[in-house]
Parts: sequence; structure tokens; C-alpha cells
Amino acid sequence: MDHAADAYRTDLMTITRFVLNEQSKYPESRGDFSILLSHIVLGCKFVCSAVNKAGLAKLIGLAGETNVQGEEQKKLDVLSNEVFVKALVSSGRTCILVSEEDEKATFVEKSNRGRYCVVFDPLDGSSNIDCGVSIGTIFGIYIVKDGGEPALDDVLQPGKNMVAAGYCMYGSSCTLVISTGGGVNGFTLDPSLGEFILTHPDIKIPKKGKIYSVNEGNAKNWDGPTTKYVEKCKFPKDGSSPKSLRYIGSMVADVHRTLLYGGIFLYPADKKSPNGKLRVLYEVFPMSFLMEQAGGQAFTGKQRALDLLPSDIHERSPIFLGSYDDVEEIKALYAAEESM
Ligand code: AFP
Repeated sequence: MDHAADAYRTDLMTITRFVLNEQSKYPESRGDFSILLSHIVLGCKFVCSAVNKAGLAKLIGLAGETNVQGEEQKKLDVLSNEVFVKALVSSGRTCILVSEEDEKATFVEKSNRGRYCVVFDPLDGSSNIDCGVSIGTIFGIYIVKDGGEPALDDVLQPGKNMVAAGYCMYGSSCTLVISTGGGVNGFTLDPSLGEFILTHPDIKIPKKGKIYSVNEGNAKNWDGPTTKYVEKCKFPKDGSSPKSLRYIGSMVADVHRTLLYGGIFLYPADKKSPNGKLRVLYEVFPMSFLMEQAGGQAFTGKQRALDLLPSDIHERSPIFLGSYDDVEEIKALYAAEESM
């Protein structure tokens, strides 16, 4: 009998234990971040349960409202947003919230205020809800600047200033991936325990991948470097094998696969959408933060994604992220075009 393996299986590293261990490395810590995270975890568990029950509970369907981007909101989006806003406000550790579903930022009442600003997309990939394909929550966390009243400038900061970022994927299992700036760790929800257990410690993205992930339906309108890059993926001239194409259309799922298997995920600019589609604060930044922490790169076509300074809470940006060497190739193509 393998007693060592048994000990491992019974010595569960829950996300709470993991965060408290991390916290103990900073004796001056007041535990605010751990409390905030426990409220985010609660939101993720609630949304996971709602997503799993959606078909049965007839939650699927339009709620008759549209969000900031003019897209139809589904009931699950509305529900997820409400759950996260309430969980974050009630943590008593937040001061500003920016949600994909709300046109304006939420400023938390003074009596309930803390130091953290949370930017999030409560349910990303909502067009995949009705067919049961993986969807997810994405979040990034800033600390409010010192002194004075919290202001929009506290969230209009470059992504490199985030103190933590993560996502929760509601798929065949519920997986929470998070970084507080010291690497990336993945936790899987054990439904029988109701606990997230560390299943993917210290995730590192392969240096080079064999997969590219993009909506090729937009190819007609791409710029030169993107067109050349995808052409290279399909018809490499250096004798290497062509890359495989995988595209789910849920950023969380596409990025999760990229993080684990390597490769590149791109949502480039095109003639119709010169800033791409994905939102800087709660899609591009958190995913770029995770990629860099896992040893990969994230590039906008012009600069390191985490250096971007957003001027609007719902701003969009093109994004190329994934394995270090793959992003290096797209950077070289943009540099070559620039020098022409
Ligand atoms: P929805 O929430 O409207 O499904 O959009 C999902 C998303 O923001 C992101 O999760 C995907 O990566 C991207 O859009 C897919 O966009 P396309 O449908 O244009 O490929």
C-alpha cells in the first residue's frame, strides 16, 4: 500500500490554506487580501452552481436587458454580476468595482470601504451559455492609491500595477487560476467538499507551442503582421510542422488551454474593429498578468500589454498572448512592418 500517496491525498491544500500560508510570509499583513479572496471564491462557487443548474432551472434565456456594449444580457450574466458585486461590497475590503456588465464604476460606501479595486467580467463567453460550452469569470485587483477619495484613476492604471489577477472556468470541472505576482497556481473545485483544491501548482507555460487560437472568420479584415503570422502557423517555411487551430470563443477556455498546453491566443485589430474586441481592464490585463507570471508574454501589436495605460474603464485593445517564443514571432512581424 502506498502510504505516502495516501498522506498526499488526505493532506489537501485548499485555496484558503494556500492563501493563509502565503499571508504568513508577510507578518505585517492584516489579512485583508485573504478576506477579499474568500469573497471572490464564494462568487465563483455560486456562479459555478448556477451554471451547472442553468438548463434544469430554466435560467437560460434573455433577461430583456442589454449591457454597456449593447449586447443582449442573459439571465446568468445578470445573476453573476449581482452575486459578484454583492460579495465584493460585503467583503468590506473594496472601494471601487468595475464590471463588464455595468456602464459606470461602483464606488463603495465609505462605511464599508477597503483598499482594493476589483475589475471583473462576471461571466465571459456568454454566447456559449446556451450550448453548455465552457465559460468563466475574469478578475484583476489593484490597490487604491494613497490618500484622498477613491477615484476612477485608481482603476485606470497599467496592468503591471495589478496586485493579483485570475479567472474561474466553469467547464467539465470548475477551475480557479490565480496569481498574486509570485507565479500562477490552479485550484479545482471538489463539489463534494465545496472546496477549491490545489491541483496545478506553479503553472509554467511551455516556451513554444503547437497551437494557435483565433477567430479566422475575421481574416479578411486583418492587418499585415497578423495575416503573415497565421499564414506562418499554417504553412511554415522552416521545415517545422504546421500548428493546430483551436478556438472555443470563450476567452477563459482558450487562455486556459494556452496556459496548460502552450501556443498563442490572438484577438487582433481588424479594419472593422481597430481596437480589437477584448476589454483592457477585465480581459486583456488579468490574462496578460497570468501569462507573464507563467513565463509567457502578452503584446498588443504595439507594446507590452501590461504597460498600456487605459483612459476608459471599458476600453478595448488587440491582444496576442501565450508562449514566449510564439509571441516573440508576432512581435518581430510588427517590428518589421514598423521599420518599412
Ligand atoms: P461573448 O461574451 O459575447 O460570448 O464574448 C466572448 C468574448 O468576449 C471572449 O470571451 C472571446 O474570446 C471573444 O469574445 C470571442 O469573440 P468572437 O466571437 O468575435 O470570436
